[in-house]
Amino acid sequence: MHMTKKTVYLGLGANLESPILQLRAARRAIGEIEGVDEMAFSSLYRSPPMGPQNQPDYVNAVMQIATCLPALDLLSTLQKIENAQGRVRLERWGARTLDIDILLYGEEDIDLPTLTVPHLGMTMRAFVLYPLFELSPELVINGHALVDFVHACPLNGLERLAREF
Ligand code: ROI
Repeated sequence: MHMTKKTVYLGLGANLESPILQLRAARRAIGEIEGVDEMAFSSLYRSPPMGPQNQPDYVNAVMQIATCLPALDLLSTLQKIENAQGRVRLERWGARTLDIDILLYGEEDIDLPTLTVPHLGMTMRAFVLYPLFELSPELVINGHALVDFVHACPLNGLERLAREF
């Protein structure tokens, strides 16, 4: 039986309603998607908000999965998980209980109205680059080594949380 699985990296972020619990619940829900297997989950990282400052700090992490789902099917399933965890879209770049972004989908470049992969902006965001580097330091993104993006990106207040979180 033909069975190709892609290695996919997801960026998770939360800054409302117990962000650490939100990320834990998201990890469980993603692992339970039919056709998705968890491969790795990064440490949790705390960071000040990028964008509007009148919102709480974020907790971020990166999850590596293997999946046979097409990218848009995966996206819609992830959006259901965001919604199930109380995501309400009020303002652009506003606070949220849970955000799940498809960062990388195998080696593919995707340029659709609803999905751009590699995720736009990921190469300049410490809260994406550092947890991603923790999982897969050898990655290449848009033809450049991940390690070079990491070295070029200031921490901007990012802190890795202790393991007991
Ligand atoms: N800021 C941080 N630190 N972490 C995020 O995940 C995050 N997500 C966002 C905006 C509002 C842009 N800022 C963020 O969507």
